[in-house]
Amino acid sequence: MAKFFVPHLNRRKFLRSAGLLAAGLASVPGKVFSGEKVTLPFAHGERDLVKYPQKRPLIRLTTRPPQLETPFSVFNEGVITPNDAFFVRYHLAGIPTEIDPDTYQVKIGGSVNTPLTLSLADLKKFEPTEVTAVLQCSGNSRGFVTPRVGGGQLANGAMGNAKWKGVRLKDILDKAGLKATAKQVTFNGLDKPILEATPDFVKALDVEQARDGEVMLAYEMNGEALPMLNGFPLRLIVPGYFGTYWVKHVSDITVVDEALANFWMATAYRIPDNGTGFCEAGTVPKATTPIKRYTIRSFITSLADGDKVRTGQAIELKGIAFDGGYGITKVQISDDGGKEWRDATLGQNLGKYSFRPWTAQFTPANDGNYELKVRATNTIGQTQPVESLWNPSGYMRNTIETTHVKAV
Ligand SMILES: Nc1nc2c(c(=O)[nH]1)N[C@H]1C(S)=C(S)[C@@H](COP(=O)(O)O)O[C@H]1N2
Ligand SMILES: [Mo]
Repeated sequence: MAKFFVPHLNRRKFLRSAGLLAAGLASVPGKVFSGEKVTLPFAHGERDLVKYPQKRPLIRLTTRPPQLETPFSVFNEGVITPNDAFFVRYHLAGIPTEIDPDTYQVKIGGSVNTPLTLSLADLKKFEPTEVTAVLQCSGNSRGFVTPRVGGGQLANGAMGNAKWKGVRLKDILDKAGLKATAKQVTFNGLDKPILEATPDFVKALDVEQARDGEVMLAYEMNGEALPMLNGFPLRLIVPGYFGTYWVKHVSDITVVDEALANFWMATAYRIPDNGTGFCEAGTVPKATTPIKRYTIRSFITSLADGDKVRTGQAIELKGIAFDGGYGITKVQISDDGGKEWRDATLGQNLGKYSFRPWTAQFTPANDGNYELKVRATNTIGQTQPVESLWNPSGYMRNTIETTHVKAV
């Protein structure tokens, strides 16, 4: 196994536990994709492309723990992000590398009438449920935020769209029976800090949200077991909410009577508490609140910045849009830097939490430079800002993106 993965990883066991031996994929090389580099379009954007188990070469942000970004061209392959291209984000260096699905258990305890210990087989006895939903990191696109802020300097590849299958969290909580005093439900996974001073990664949802029937524990992603790096064998799905709540390798669900005030809820993953989540660049917000739903975004996927197109020739622009779960109603494109806008055609609707594909015609009439822009609107009238909005953590970027192309 490559030195870029955890040194004690037993590859055979890893593959067996991930159900891959049966699929005949044991020979997939777990090697560094040596030599290949990409340069993301901001200062210090040089990154290695690295191949991890169950993944195609992805853009490496950090090694311990592994943090991998999806190359943006993947989003033009289809509206579903393939499991092997899905981004990876961890906070703690002690990540699980082998998990036996036959002995895996999740415990439900705290303020419940009947504490439960459930195996994967037990979970699969509950009524299955499915949702196609975008998972996006709060810091997706942080590398583009100006003035720049600290944190992982990501381009636009810390997001993905998958079909998740699992069991409703509500069904499990109802089986355990919440006590009347229950306020929040907390989620812990198998990953651990390697330094004592680092707080374990535990997140919480209010009881009402945990019981909304949409939040689920997923054991499948795009029709297969979750990749190890995306939370095998079980992760939380919180449709429309930023990735920080989507706890991977969930092992402990604890119902609590007080709002969880650990580092990951009370200090990290917070935005200005002013209704917008943004503040004046460079300032410290007076009050903060936990990050919640995605801001609305849209992207051109069929052309990249710097591409050349043929003068006088009609081409079809393709892209994606998504929001926090209200539903995309309109996508518009501009080819003159945002002066004039016209409607794109919306594609297949896989549900209000999914990427929504769109297409539009573009014919560059003259030789020269074109500034292509795309902007989405949703059912509650949210749309994207022209100017770059800011908060101290570089979260929730949703500025109208520009793709510069040259007609020749
Ligand atoms: N156990 C565990 N779950 C976690 C995290 C983590 O560090 N540990 N990171 C969260 C964050 S911030 C994000 S953006 C998503 C990323 O999910 P992915 O790695 O499957 O893309 O996982 C979430 N769940
Ligand atoms: Mo994240």
